[in-house]
Amino acid sequence: MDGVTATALLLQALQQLHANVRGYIPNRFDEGYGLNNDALDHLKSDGVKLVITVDCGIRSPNEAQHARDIGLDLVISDHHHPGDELPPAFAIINPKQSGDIYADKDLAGVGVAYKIAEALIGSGDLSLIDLLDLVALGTVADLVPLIGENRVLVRRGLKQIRETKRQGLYSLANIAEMSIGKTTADQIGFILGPRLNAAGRLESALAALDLLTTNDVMLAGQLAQQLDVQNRQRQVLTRTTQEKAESLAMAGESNPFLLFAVDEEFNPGVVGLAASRLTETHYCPSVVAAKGAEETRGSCRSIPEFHITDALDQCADLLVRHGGHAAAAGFTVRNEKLPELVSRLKSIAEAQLSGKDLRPTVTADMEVSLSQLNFDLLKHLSYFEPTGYGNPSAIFVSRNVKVKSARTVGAEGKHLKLTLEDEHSAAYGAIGFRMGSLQADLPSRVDVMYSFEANEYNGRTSLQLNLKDVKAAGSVNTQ
Ligand SMILES: [Mn+2]
Repeated sequence: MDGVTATALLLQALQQLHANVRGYIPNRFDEGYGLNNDALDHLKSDGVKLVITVDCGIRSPNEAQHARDIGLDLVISDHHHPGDELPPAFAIINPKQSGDIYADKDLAGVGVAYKIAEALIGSGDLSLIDLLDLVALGTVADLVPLIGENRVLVRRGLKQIRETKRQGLYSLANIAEMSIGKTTADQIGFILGPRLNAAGRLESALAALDLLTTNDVMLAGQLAQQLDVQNRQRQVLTRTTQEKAESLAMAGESNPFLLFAVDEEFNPGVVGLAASRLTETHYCPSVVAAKGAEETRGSCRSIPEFHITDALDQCADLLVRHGGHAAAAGFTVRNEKLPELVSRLKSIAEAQLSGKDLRPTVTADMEVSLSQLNFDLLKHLSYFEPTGYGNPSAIFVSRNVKVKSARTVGAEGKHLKLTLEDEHSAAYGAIGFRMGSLQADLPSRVDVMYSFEANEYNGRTSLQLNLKDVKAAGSVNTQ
């Protein structure tokens, strides 16, 4: 989605400058990700003279050479780590290339595209502000850290989303029953992002690009509807893929250090999501891969104790291509090399992880009593926003609080809803997402770890604890 918002952004910026410009998004099913020769040939034969990439291209030296060979000017803008060889493009804009003097190295692809727009349009121009909503969407969805310039861009971009002039966003929020005027970074991550991403996962991301750029009310409504339906299909597909991947990866394994599942029927659009769920559930690195006729494409997710891209680097001789960062990566391997890749990755994981106490860790920022929680504190916490990846919201611990009431809410009693009270009789509602199973034997006094938030319900705002963990009072060590 970083790429889609970056495309929309540059498209609109160049249109404002009266350029003759069109957006192009590779279809991940026929073309794979990013720059590819077929697309370049096709664009050339359509009379295109200059191609500007967003969010891709920095690791495509062969494709850049191809553009040069067929007489197509190419400018690469990207935020991924460059490989050993830089592509022979007309120009490369990437803060991560060596020698680049730009101070902030964490911009998303859409952030880099915004910098190009800023240079072309000139700062102080109002039309630049109109593009910041796209920067917020792409930056939050790409999980780059929300610190430094990203945090400023997202903060300003959220304001822009709340006052959106973009018909498509308005329609999409409507269909998701979300109030656009109060959009938060979390809502981009959990509501808008997955819907904008859904089309690209199932067929082509063009619907998302059209939604973000159209002024047509009818079309925006139709596209929003389509994305919402596709998002539900994507959810079902993710669940079935996850279940199958789990049974494939666990077959014959008692205590695996790395889960590896490969299948011909896996949809490449959701393998990454399925790998995420496996890593969450089993707390170990996971690979889910879709096997094609000749090549297999895999998506990997990992835990802080295991750098998955380093592990793939050690298998580079087996791979057609690969890339990523510590916690997530992707690769392509020829099918005949697949068995060796599986066994090598597993032994690398075993060598690094065996004997370690592998458990997810949660860290709190401060211990408070419930009576210290109030609207004033919430206001101060809001100065840290937008919180999210790289800038997590504050986590508190309160000990020995009384459980006044406990019930489950949501489908199949999935979530836990508590009323908690301290010795000063300060009482607060608490919600524990996916903690419904704790309700049955919940002790009468508990220690809780939570973030503190406002909850709006039926037009009334109340304060609530968003639980991260619940333990019997006194059972948690103080460190
Ligand atoms: Mn990106």
